[in-house]
Amino acid sequence: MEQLLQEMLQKNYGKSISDASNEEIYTALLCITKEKMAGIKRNEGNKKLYYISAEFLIGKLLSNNLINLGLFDETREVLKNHGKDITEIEEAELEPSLGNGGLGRLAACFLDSIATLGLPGDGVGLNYHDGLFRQTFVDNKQREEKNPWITDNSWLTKTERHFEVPFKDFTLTSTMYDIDVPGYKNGCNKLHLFDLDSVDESIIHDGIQFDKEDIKKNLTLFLYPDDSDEAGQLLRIYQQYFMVSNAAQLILAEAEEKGYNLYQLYDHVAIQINDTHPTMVIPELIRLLMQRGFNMDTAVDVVRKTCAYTNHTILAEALEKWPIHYLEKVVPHLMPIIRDLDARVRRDFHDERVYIIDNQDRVHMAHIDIHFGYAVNGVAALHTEILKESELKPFYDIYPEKFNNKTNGITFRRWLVHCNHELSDYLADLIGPEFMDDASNLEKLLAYKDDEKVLGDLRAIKKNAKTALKNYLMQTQGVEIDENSIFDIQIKRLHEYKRQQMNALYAIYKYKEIKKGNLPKRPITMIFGAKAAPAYTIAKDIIHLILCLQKLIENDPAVRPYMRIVMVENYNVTKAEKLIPACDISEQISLASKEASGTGNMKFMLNGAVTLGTEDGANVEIHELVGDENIYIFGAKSEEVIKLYDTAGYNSGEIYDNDPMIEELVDFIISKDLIRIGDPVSLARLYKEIVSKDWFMTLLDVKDYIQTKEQMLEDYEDEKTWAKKALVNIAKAGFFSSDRTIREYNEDIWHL
Ligand code: GL7
Repeated sequence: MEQLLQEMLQKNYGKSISDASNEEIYTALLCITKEKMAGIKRNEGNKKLYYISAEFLIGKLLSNNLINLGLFDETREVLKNHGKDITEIEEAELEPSLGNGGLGRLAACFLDSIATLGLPGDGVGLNYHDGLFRQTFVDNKQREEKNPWITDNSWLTKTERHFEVPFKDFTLTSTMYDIDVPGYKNGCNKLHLFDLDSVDESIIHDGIQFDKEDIKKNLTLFLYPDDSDEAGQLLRIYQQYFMVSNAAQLILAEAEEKGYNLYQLYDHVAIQINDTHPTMVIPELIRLLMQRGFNMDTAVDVVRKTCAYTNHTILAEALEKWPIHYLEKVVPHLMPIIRDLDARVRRDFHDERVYIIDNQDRVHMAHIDIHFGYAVNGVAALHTEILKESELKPFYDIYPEKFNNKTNGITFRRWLVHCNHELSDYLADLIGPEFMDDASNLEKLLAYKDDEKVLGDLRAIKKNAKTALKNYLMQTQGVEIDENSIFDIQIKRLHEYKRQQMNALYAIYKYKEIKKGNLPKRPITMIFGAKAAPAYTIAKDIIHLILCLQKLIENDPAVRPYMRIVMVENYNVTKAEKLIPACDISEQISLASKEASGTGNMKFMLNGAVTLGTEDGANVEIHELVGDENIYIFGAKSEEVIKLYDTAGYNSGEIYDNDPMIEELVDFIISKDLIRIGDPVSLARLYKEIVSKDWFMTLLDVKDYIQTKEQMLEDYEDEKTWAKKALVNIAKAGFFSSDRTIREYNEDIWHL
């Protein structure tokens, strides 16, 4: 590595390693790594997976690629010997925001594991030039900016593949870009990102505004452009069809190049439809096969044996339903096929809940996936049960054999080895490095659960991570926090069901307690990180509340020494990598039944944080694995919540009226203290939402939440017992390796 790097820097800049800037070293390392990846073998086989997804939240790639190529330690050493720090060099890399949250990050973890297991499987998605958006805070509010990440030197490689994608009024020619995905000590796959040469970033103005109707210039600018109006919804349909038509054409082109018989496509190809966004790949493949001479029955049969669908949520808003007249405006050539599919369903099943086209002329994308795919999976045990027993029950009754669970996972290469070198090096010394290849080996750590030395070491490692985070927040946001305080962290998309507002109510409780003179034994630092969808008003109001509370405490010398709130700006993968190793309390407080899985919960556990959570998503499985003593569970159970929804039995106003403590907390949102700092309209809107709707039942659980959190803070003071909880969490995290998840997908669904 040393020689390669020296030569590259000499050739490109005429500089030595010691003289080169971080940017120059980064660029040189990027070129070297790309060349290395081009040289490793492609994972091959008789059957290949195509994982189609609107999101791939890949994060920065330099360190991860070096780790997987087995070059990380050497590179770090070389740089160190020349007075350079790899962490600082990585700062030069721009993070692409090609995803929104867990769903996109899951896709990225899966690509890593698929390559690592040596399976032939490529990702297919779109090359958004500005990703989601970059978040800034102005006047205690979220502002959205564009987030360009594509530069002359990026991980993208332009390929010679182009496809013609037909829309109603014009045909577009795509260009395929590739990013190499090296497996850990194994072969390489690709992430294919499709783009359009005519896309023009200069049409973006005033943050993230642009002409939504100028499809040739805007098609791949942003992930999830605002769809609160018709033009926005049509743009999403343009994007989705562009993605899947390219995917389908690529799949057929590769199959034809290999000489496969398309009538047996399913012997050579598995297509995983990640959430409903890529659903149109089903009618598109049928259309393309019919162009090649298939009759409809045969095309349907072949496609049904090829496609599988993953459901990631039971929230109705995410189960897409496109109005027929929108599809007619964008992709009229798919409509005859969709109508034919609907007719098949109506012929076979006399239950309007399973029709593809409903009586309001809307096309239910998930219904296409379930009828015309061969597998449907949920992403955690509880979630899959809810799909079978309520959300998708009519489908489960028809096709019980299609339904299966695949509990999510995370790649330990990024979420332990890369983000927490100190912990992973320590574990490798203590229990041997085998856990890097097979995560279940982490259980060997249990042998040390009463070992004072090991418990002390784990505490010291956590303390170092907290100090590193403190320095990072100082550098990036100019806030100074206390590494001896308890770090309580909630980082995830901002959504009412995730209940950041409940955490904010806790902050209000704590603030008032401190004001009353009930001082905590140890200060608490409450850290938040979250982006709100640009058109999601209440989510933005919640961010505003948190930022106002942050300001209030900042300016109150009586409270500041005992509690702090820090909202991290522009929360993304890179920031998660800094925050997770430093966490003591992992906030996983969604309303039971609503968080399909969660994956942050797994990352925190792996890094020795203790979960404060509801019995929701994968928290249920974490609870089972670590046992009652090593997790803090509170709140209503999912059956109770589902019953409350079914019977319209929840009334937040009643709880508010009858409980003076709750009333006091909620009223604080519109108190003089906060109105002085914030926007009265925004705060009043949030207040009203909570007392009159509270759709995700914050007030149902808030008291139990406060009590449980207080208990946790008290228990933290028994340092040894706390360290033991951390140890058990790390030891039991092996189940959540995405290598395990992908092995299950392959055994049960893909059969590669
Ligand atoms: C999500 C779920 O909300 C989340 O619980 C899950 O872990 C993730 C991956 O399966 O998928 N569903 C969804 O629509 N988004 C998610 O993150 C955006």
